[in-house]
Amino acid sequence: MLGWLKRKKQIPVTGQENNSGQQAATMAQRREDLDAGHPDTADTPGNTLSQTPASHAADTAGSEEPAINTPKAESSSIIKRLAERLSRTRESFTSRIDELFLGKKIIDAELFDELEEILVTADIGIATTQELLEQARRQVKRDALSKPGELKEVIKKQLKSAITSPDRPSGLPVQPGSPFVIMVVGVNGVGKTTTIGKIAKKFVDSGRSVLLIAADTFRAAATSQLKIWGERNNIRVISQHDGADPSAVVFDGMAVAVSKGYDVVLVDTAGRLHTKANLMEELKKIKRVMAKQLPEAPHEVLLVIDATTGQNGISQAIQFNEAVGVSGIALTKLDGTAKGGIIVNISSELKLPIRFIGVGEQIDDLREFDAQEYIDALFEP
Ligand SMILES: Nc1nc2c(ncn2[C@@H]2O[C@H](COP(=O)(O)OP(=O)(O)OP(=O)(O)O)[C@@H](O)[C@H]2O)c(=O)[nH]1
Ligand SMILES: [Mg+2]
Repeated sequence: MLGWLKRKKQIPVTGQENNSGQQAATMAQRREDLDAGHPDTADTPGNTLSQTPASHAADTAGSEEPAINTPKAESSSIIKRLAERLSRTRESFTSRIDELFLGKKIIDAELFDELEEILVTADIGIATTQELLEQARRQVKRDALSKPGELKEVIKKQLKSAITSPDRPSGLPVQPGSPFVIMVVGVNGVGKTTTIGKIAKKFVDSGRSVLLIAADTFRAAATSQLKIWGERNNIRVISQHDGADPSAVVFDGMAVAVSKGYDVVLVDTAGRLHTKANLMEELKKIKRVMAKQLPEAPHEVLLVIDATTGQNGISQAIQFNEAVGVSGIALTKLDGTAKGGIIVNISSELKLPIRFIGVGEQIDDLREFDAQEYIDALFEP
């Protein structure tokens, strides 16, 4: 096993090793672009504590689940669109699998060896890949499979079941009658603020009243970036000046959320402080402040992971989970990576539900995660 890895020692097995330098440079450029392009929006709607939100309609208060009920287009066109967004992974991962199976007449050790290389290179992770292939070998034996095409179907099914878990449904369990508070965490640049803007859009579209709280007071322009998403969604943003105590902003925001009876509250947090310990302590404090006003809050601690960072995302999850108890994952930038297999690795390693996937920078470029849809899009002919 892993003979191919010994043969080709230079093959990067994680996105981190592969593209971290380039990624950091792109991110720095993006950040400059963002900071330059975002004027302070102090006088824009959604800025003052007393303002009533445009979308805060009383008749939404008692609506039932599902939490987000975006209009569903035909599923085949959804899969086609998703497939386009996943084109980089499809080109490197799915096409390689297709080629491999096309060129083989029998299921043999060499086929398994080459399959292993493809799976690991797509960031599925060595341990997860080996587990997956072990199960496949057993099934080939048990069902006496001999045609490579049959093995391909087994692999597809296994990939799907690795990212599906009936005990971890991906939908957010929003209940009517009380604000559902989502605290969004993650390291800097992963897409927290953008993901908040996109999630807000989904809730607004499904008739929920949404409040944003700008608790990233650390980075200059972070608040104005969130306010822009507030404007795009025509919803209110609770904020204070840069450098304010994030817990104080959250305290004010939660008071508004409870008194006005918002359905959903999305809290943006900083991705970077002077030290990692500072960041985790600040997040813990924010959590305590929320719970003082609403004992069950936060209902969701959503960790945002950048798919292009590969294995590093898993260690981030472990650290955030230890500090603040993560309850769901949003995996962003799947459009920008050839290593969409990371979703399988994250799902198997972390045992946390993947709630959303980000497939672009625009407001509608977020999908509620659906394992079948994802696998269908990857293997879409
Ligand atoms: N291609 C692509 N870009 C994304 C996606 N999600 C976010 N981005 C981009 O990633 C960059 C960083 O996004 P932010 O939302 O500012 O990230 P953040 O985690 O809030 O960053 P900090 O506040 O600095 O910690 C921006 O340029 C976003 O447009 C996605 O799904 N696909
Ligand atoms: Mg941000």
